Amino acid sequence: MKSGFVAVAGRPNVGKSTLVNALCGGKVAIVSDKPQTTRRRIFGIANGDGYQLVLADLPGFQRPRDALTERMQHTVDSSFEDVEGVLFVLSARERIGAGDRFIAQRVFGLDVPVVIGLNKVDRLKPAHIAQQMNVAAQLGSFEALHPVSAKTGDGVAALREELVALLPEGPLYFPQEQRTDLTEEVQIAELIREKALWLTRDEVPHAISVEIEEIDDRVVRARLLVETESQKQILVGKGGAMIREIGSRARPEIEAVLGYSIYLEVVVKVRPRWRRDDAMLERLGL
Ligand SMILES: Nc1nc2c(ncn2[C@@H]2O[C@H](COP(=O)(O)OP(=O)(O)OP(=O)(O)O)[C@@H](O)[C@H]2O)c(=O)[nH]1
Ligand SMILES: [Mg+2]
Repeated sequence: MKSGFVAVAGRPNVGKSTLVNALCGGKVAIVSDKPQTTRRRIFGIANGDGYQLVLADLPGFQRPRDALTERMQHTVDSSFEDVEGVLFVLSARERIGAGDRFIAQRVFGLDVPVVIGLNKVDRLKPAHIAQQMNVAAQLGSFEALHPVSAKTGDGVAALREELVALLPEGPLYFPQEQRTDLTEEVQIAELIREKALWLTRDEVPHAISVEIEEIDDRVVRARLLVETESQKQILVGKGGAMIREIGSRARPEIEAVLGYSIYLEVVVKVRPRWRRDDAMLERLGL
C-alpha cells in the first residue's frame, strides 16, 4: 500500500479546488469564479488500486488584510509539514508572474518534490500552452510538469499517477469510502456558501459566511452571515428571490451529502466586522 499527503498550492482562483475534485473523482471542495473561495484546509482523498493519495486543498497564497485572511494564510504556511510533495497549480489562462514566483520561492525551498499542474489548458492553442509550459518550467526545479484541464479532465489521470508515484509505503489514513475530512455540518455550510458566491459579486462574496444552526432528519437550518445591511438586502433579494435561489441550488447537494430529503431554511443575518472578530472566526471554525 502506498499512501501519503500532498499539499496543493497556488494563487487564488487558478483552479486548485476544481483540480482536487477532479483528482478525487467527486466533489470535495466548493468552487467559484471569485478568488478566496477556499478558506480552510480540506483533505480530498483519492483511493485507488494499492494507494491512498490525500490532497490538502488550501486557500490561495495572499497578502493578509484582516483576521480572516491572516488565518487563511497561516493555514497555508502551516500545511507544508509532513507532506510527500507539493502540487503547485498555475493557470495557463493568465500571465505567470510575480505572484507565482513568490509562491515558487516558498514551495521549491521545501525539501520535497514539486509537481507543477498547469491548469485551464482547455480551449487554448497548442502554441500558447507550449509557451506557458516554458515560462512555468523556469519557476524552479520541478519533478514533473503536467498541462491539465480540471474542467474537462484532460491530463488529470496522468497527473494523479505522477502524484501517487511520490508516495511511500504507508497505512490507510482514512477509511476507503471516505472522500473528505470535513464533517457533514461543514460540508453543508460550504455548499450554501458556494451557491451564494456564484450569485453575488464585488465585495459581497468576501463578506459571506455560513453557520449551521440545526441538522436533523427532516430539517436543516442555516444562517448566512454578512457584514452590512446593504449586503443583507442583496442576499435576500427582491421579495426573498435571491435567498430562495441559493436554497434551491444548495438543497439537492445537501440531500446528496445527508442521503435523505430535507427542508432547508436559510436566513440572512448581519454580523458587523465578523472577518475581524477572532471569537466569531473561532466559532466558524476558521
Ligand atoms: N476553463 C477552465 N476553468 C477552470 C478550470 N479549473 C477551474 N476553473 C474555473 O476557475 C475558477 C476558480 O476555480 P477554483 O477551483 O475555485 O479555484 P481555486 O484555486 O481553488 O480558488 P481559491 O480557493 O479561491 O484559491 C472557477 O470558475 C472554475 O470553474 C479549468 O481547467 N478550465
Ligand atoms: Mg479553492
